[in-house]
Amino acid sequence: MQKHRFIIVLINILWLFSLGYGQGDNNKTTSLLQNTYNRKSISLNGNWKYIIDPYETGYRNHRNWMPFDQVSSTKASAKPYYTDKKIENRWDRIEYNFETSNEIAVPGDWNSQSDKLLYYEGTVWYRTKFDYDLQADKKLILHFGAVNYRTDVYLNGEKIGAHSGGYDPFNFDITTYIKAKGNSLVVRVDNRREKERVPNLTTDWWNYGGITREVTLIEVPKTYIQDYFIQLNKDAPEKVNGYLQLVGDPKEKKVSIEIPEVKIKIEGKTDEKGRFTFEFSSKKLKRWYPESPKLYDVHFSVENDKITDQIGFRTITAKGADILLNGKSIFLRGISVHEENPLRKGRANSIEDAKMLLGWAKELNCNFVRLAHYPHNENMPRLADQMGLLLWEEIPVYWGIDYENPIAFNQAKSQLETLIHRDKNRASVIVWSVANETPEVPSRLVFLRKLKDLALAIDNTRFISAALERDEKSTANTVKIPDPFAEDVDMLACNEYIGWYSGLPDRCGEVTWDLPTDKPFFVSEFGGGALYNYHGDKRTRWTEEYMKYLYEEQIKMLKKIPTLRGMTPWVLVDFRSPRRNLPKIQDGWNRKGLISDRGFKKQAFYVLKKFYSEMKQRYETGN
Ligand code: GCB
Repeated sequence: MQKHRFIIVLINILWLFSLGYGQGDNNKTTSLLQNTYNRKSISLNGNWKYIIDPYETGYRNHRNWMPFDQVSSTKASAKPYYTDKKIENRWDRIEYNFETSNEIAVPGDWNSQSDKLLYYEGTVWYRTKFDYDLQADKKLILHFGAVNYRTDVYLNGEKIGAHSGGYDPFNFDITTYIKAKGNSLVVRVDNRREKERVPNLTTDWWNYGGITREVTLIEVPKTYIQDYFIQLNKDAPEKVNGYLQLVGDPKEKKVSIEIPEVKIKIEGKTDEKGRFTFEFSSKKLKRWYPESPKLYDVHFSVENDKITDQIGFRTITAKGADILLNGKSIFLRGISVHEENPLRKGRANSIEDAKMLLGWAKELNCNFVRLAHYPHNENMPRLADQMGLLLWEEIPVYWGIDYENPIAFNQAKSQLETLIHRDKNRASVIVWSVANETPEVPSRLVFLRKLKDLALAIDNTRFISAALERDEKSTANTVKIPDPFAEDVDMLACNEYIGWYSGLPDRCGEVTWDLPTDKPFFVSEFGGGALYNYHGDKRTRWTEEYMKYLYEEQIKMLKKIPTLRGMTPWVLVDFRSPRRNLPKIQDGWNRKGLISDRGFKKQAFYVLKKFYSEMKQRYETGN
């Protein structure tokens, strides 16, 4: 029986691979560059041409459904849109034309750029043109901040590679594909929701499609610094540990790491694999705190390559129920945030958007932000480093993931690895979250544990957590977190929604929590919906008064939990969700924002702000 099942699963996998799934995922991507912010680069942002292609006419043969880029005979023909053929003669029969197509802004989700695309899920083709004069001793890397979800990239008619995952960066070495003039870069983007994708079929947020983050060309020498890691040693904070990784001709190269402000300079040679591992005393370095977010300029160098980053040094550890930042107990005064700009209506993508969102968090007296439910733009952790906000970062292992499917696992894995790769040098990031509200099936525990191990193998200096669920029995007055994954996390986090999904706000006064005493407890979500400026008594749902009352009762309840060390109520701002259909109240928006979709603060904002001001006093003065 077992054997039979195994064979069926195997056949399914082989079939999926034959369709171009799996092997097509993330193929030909080049090892991701660390710190694209401080590199010599040219932006490809701007207006690109686009074609909406719901039937994938430009991608697949209409009879056998095979992608053209997998059948050699069609590679040069005019049919695939990526060949970007020109109509040259009046008798030509080419049934698309980028030249005369409309334009769309990159970066930007397509949904908020055209009424036709608001609910669209499918394929859209993008095209831009550029010139590039590349010197013989240089390489050129094409870098995407994020594209939702599946991306196929073609340069001058040739397939460069593909990527799956909607919120993580990826890059390709295009040195051998470019020409000096008139390069045609064509990108196929497909944002369909599918069972083996991460996230998969249902989310409580908008499935914004498109090239949602920056596209850049980055020039590097033939041998260059691809990656580095530099952090205080969690167990021995008197030391800084790290590595520097070269690619190209990386063996036995002289490299250095320098922090001029404190006159630290470490020199050494890379090993066979191009890696240099280092350790030095942290004595001269001031610690990074939310109240004084000290960042140092750190230079990494090899031969012709030199890169600078702004890095803060801090430790995060847990002792019993306490969270210790640089050895001192803190309370995480947080808020959950989606990557959306409600004022412009669409996916947030600029530094100004990040400033607005994190600025609101600061106004709320936060020292912590949960970047839900997927990796946000790198602007967020970089800005949080400067503003003194601690962060929880997460991958979209959300609700009904297909835990038994190896393709789903690989997608979760690559998103987690990429997120950690990108943000492992940010002082602000203290939590890697591997999941949110995932149903308890046996295969899920294996899946989550593998993710946890993967995360720790890349970076063991931060907490591993996940937003778990509490006991569902609404009649019992004792609340527990029965999830076995609770044993695996460093910080026990739970989405609880007492007073919204179970009972009215009065319910908060009826329950007590039964929690382990040896771990920090953290409420990753609670909240309720209110339409801004809709008023009534405190038991009338959707009114600001209900939401305010809910926050008051929640705070009273949570204050009684001895192990509580922080929270990120749901959510900073109203956000779009296709699941929220109540006319005149929701109209396609999740209304749990403390701030409305037009930027107005609801009453509950001030309740939380006041509570955080008290907690700030308590923890910062050490009382
Ligand atoms: C949750 C989810 C979040 C939803 C929220 C809600 O537990 O984690 O993504 O948006 O509840 O509003 O129901």
